[in-house]
Amino acid sequence: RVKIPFHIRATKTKNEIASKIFNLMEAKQSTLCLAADLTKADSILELADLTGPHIIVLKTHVDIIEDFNDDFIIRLKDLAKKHNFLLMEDRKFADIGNTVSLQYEKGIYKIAKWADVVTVHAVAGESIVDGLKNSLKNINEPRGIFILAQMSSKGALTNGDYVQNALLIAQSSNMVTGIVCQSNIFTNPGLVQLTPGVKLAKSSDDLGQRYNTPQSVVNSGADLAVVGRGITEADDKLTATLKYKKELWAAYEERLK
Ligand code: UP6
Repeated sequence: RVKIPFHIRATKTKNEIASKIFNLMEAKQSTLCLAADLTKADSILELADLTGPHIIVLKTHVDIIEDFNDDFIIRLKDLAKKHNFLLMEDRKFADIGNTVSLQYEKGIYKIAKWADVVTVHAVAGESIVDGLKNSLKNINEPRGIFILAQMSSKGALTNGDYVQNALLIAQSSNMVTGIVCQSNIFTNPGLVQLTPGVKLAKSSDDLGQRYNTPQSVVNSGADLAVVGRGITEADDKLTATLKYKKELWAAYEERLK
């Protein structure tokens, strides 16, 4: 899998979002998923406009935004169109089918309406995928999900059989775009590996996050790499974005050899 170029992998998936991601990565020569973990709507929009040409996916946690409103989503979707990136809501759904169906479609955020792709824990079992699908009856755009098989945090319980069982869920539906994990744990070339915990230097934060370098995550199979504070806390966010983009892409090209 890791030695097959993205444009070929784009033809090996049944999930439209996965094929979009593979083709966008090739076209933009970027594998960046920006974690826009800011708490004001305007600061997210400003960051999206600044970094948009260089990112593949903008990842949100909409429940941390203090002034969330429908206009924010309209403007974010406009920027996604303008700069050609996808929107991921990192909701980490984890409940029974009926509840995740409601969480996906209803409430204040109406995630199913605007997020191209969402993240989903495997802990509830494969019925969670049916729960999410149930909310797409009136959605006419492609949608995808990333299944979490491993987490980046210290002491994460995602190990042993859990990882293998999460991979089985990920293989079970064409709604699955890819897998969130830390290492090269699957072979299917049609699935995208999304790896968070990326910084220019191997390090950690005070709350259990563990970081690896761009080169090391790409060597461990990362296709899309999630960078949050490495960019959002930089003095010059555009320069930081370009640096991550360049290092990640160089590591990808090296991996193909
Ligand atoms: N994230 C992780 N680790 C996981 C899964 N998801 O860090 O195993 C998410 C976090 C955050 C982002 O919720 O949005 O990736 C990482 O941000 P950071 O680069 O600022 O640490």
